[in-house]
Amino acid sequence: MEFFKQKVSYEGSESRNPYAFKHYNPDQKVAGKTMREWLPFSMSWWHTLSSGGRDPFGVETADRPWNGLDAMKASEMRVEAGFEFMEKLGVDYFCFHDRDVAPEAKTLKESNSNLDHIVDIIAEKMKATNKKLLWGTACLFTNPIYMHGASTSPYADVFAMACAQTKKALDVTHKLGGLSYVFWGGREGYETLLNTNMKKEQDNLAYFLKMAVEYKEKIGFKGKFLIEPKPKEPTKHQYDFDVASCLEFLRKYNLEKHFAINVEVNHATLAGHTVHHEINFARINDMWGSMDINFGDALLGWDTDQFPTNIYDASLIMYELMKQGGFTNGGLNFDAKVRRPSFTMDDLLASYIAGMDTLAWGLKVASIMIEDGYFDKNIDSRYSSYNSGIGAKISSKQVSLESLEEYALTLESIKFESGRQEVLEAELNQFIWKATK
Ligand code: XLS
Ligand code: NI
Ligand code: NI
Repeated sequence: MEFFKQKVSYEGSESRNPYAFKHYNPDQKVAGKTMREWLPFSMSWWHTLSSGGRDPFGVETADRPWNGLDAMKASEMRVEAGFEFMEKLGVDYFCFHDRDVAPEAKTLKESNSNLDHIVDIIAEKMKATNKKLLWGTACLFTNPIYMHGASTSPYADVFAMACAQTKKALDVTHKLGGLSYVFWGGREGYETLLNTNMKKEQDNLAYFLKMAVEYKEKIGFKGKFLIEPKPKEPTKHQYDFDVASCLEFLRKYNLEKHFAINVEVNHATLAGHTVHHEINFARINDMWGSMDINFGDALLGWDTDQFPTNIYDASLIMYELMKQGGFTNGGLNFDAKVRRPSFTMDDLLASYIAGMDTLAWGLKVASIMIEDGYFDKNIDSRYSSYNSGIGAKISSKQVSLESLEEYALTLESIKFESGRQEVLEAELNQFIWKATK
């Protein structure tokens, strides 16, 4: 059975074919590396294959060949479709939750055996196609037992179930050679402090992560552990609010050396940050591990998980990625879903093309920005007062409040320059335009 009509190829920026790349040209070199190397694209199993467009007001709309099949048969067919999809698009990686790939059964034992069955098929497909697992994770939020949280549940039995499910998800991620393993605290947070012992919940969350680190070392899993911050949804207050709060948490519990951050665009904006802020903050702390790439709607306050088609932000994301020299254990995972009325199989293909092209275009913009050095030069000159005189002494930490008071008392005027924000923003627009040439 063939699931997707066409193999997608690069036709250049003049093409009007929705099933062709206009910017993503995998073998094209940008700053010494191919686009394919810079952009380790990944397919999210859940949004692409498992979910069907349900929302709080209506049922699934997606037209999928596995609709109506027995759950295991449907899971098997999704494997076929997923690998064909990656093949036709030239996407090298995928990511999954345990429950996206195989159906959850009544008991953990049966769920594990369902998972093993599908994972074996996936392993064969990986061998045949050379596709790789970017990361695996455990779904600790759908099953009703997690209604009060998973590792932060007030119920010890639920804590135990969350640990058992995580152990299994780690086993299969290890078996499939995953580059990373993600912890997104689905329901790790609270709705009201009137019924919540926040200290106990945070201690338990840290203990859960510590046991996962121990288990990782025991089985010899070399992948990276990633925390994915999100400020709200489903709970009103999620503990992993943003990059800064995750770093504080990891440092408090001495876990930081085992983890990096998986930054998701729409989660950044839900936290009231630009995604640029979140990745820059992670990067300057040597903690930017990977990226869940999507976009939110500026007018909606929830996780809309849209395909990234905003070139302005894509350019800034790629600017940060190039500054970091790329990812080592990370990638660009399309944690993105088609809009509910985009119900056809072809829409899946077209939406990934739109996202991949936007990021490839962003990469071209970023490389021009870096090569030109305009923003770097501007920042260097803005802070240049720290390079000589009193500034040099501050930079080399050779001052005290007393010596600075002595200096400040002699100051007659302070020299300022304009912040030039509008000039810089206009310049960024020019770089976007130049990258289309
Ligand atoms: C949900 C999260 C989730 C994680 C993996 O908002 O983004 O999809 O990426 O559990
Ligand atoms: Ni995500
Ligand atoms: Ni999300």
